[in-house]
Amino acid sequence: MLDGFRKRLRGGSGPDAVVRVDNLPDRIMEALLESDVGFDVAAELVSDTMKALGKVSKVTVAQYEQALRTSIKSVIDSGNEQPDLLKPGKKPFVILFLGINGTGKTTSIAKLARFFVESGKRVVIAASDTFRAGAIEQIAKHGENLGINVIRQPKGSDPSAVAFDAIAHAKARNADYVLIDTAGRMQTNRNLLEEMKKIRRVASPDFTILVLDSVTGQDAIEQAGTFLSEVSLDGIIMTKMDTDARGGGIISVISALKKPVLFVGTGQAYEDFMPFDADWYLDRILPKNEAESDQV
Ligand SMILES: Nc1nc2c(ncn2[C@@H]2O[C@H](COP(=O)(O)OP(=O)(O)OP(=O)(O)O)[C@@H](O)[C@H]2O)c(=O)[nH]1
Ligand SMILES: [Mg+2]
Repeated sequence: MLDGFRKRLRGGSGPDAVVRVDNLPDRIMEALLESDVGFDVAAELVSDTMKALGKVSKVTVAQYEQALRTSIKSVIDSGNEQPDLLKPGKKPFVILFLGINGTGKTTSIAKLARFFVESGKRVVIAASDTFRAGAIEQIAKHGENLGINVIRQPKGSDPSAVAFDAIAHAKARNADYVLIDTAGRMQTNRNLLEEMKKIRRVASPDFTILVLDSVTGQDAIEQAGTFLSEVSLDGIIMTKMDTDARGGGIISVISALKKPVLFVGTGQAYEDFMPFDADWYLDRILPKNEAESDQV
């Protein structure tokens, strides 16, 4: 997972290979772009890294990897302030999920619901994707597997009404969270975008999460931009990190959107999910220990 990043950066050299500093900016830039880091943030990372290396003519691969790792960490830290979703300060805390088709919204809702339940919380899910065939059954099945109440109405019902019902149910049962599943929509899909705004008016969510598929790379940022122009977002879940060989998309997403990545999906099973941790991520794209121990 994500290991292509360092391979591209090294281009076959070992950690203690010595390289000329004047070749480095191009080499790092190219590796970043190939790893799905957007142009602007890649340029910023290159310039930061070169500044950190200082006025020397040669460095080892391990040294510039460490400098780059530090630069990436500061980009991530600058846009990634984490809310404490386990202490939301309101009950029920209503979370709306958005994203285009197939990014992993429904799966992520099930995973997050499980995460909350394991932390001793009570969860209600609103099956507000009343649009796609099989969507209600899909989320209902997750509810069954996890022992979580899924509030549903027949296919074609008003998604806002389902969300409204789920919130009423959560209030009556003193539940901690309502998670609202929604239909996947394209940026160009006007009706569904209008419907999304209606859900927001009716359910007035306390928190809105955009689900992005890490494999879609730079497109993900464009998608996010469209959603951002329609509604405000509070955080992001990046899915399918396990199938992402390029690895740099998350850097671009945080830098472009200035919204925290809350969780990452790392597989199809419920447990393939975890709160996003910058060090976990950095350890995958540019592992620290080996680089450190190999420094000359
Ligand atoms: N490998 C992998 N697959 C994932 C991950 N998250 C979701 N998937 C898979 O992606 C596919 C789509 O997931 P869904 O949760 O149905 O996506 P969705 O966004 O709800 O899709 P629509 O409702 O059609 O818009 C399913 O096959 C999931 O198992 C992940 O982190 N890793
Ligand atoms: Mg879905």
